[in-house]
Amino acid sequence: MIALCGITLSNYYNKVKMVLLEKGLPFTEERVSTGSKDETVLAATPLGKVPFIRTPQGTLCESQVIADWLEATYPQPALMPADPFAAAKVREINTFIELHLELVVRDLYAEAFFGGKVSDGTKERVRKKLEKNIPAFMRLAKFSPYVAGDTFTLADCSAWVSLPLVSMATKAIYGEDLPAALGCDWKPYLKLIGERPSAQKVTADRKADAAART
Ligand SMILES: N[C@@H](CCC(=O)N[C@@H](CS)C(=O)NCC(=O)O)C(=O)O
Repeated sequence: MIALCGITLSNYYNKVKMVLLEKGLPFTEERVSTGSKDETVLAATPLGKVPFIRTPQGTLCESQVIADWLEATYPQPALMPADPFAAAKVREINTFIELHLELVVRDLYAEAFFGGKVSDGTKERVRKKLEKNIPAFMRLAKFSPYVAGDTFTLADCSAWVSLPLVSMATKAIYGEDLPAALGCDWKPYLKLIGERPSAQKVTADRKADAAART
């Protein structure tokens, strides 16, 4: 059986969890904090990042690597189009979400979510990038009704866990929801995905876990 390791607060952990749930695969969850110094953990995830998975064949880290392996190993129900070009378009959107939006806004999280401090220089740099990257993402995203078109795909697992962070973090740091200010209203989309049983379980587990830890 697959063991999903990490924390329910992590968007990347929840992306993989959503893939597992959407595919109806049995799995267990193992709480592993970020930045572990444990040699067994570092053997599985050398940067100490989560998520990683344990499988009967060995471990895998990096959420996209895990998602690709799950898709190849358990193709049904499909989360990627069979046509290679259509599949590449899904990956293109996925890359924009994770590399050009989430990874950029991540530099604000320390202050936006964790009571830390982020320098004015970082805030300025992140804002400039987002002002370029959000409209660029919107040129690719379809939201018709799914992020890559008329079918639910892996890109929706990424979008649903990561897009809200862009809005929340920019609201906390700049006092304005930058995507909304730039004309991107993805709230109806988030609501649509949020109605899926997989999304509801991810949210319920995250909330239950957070409540148990306070
Ligand atoms: N590219 C990685 C990113 C994973 C990631 O950044 N996870 C965060 C938690 S959401 C983490 O482990 N942060 C701790 C760190 O960067 O040291 C993936 O897709 O799995």
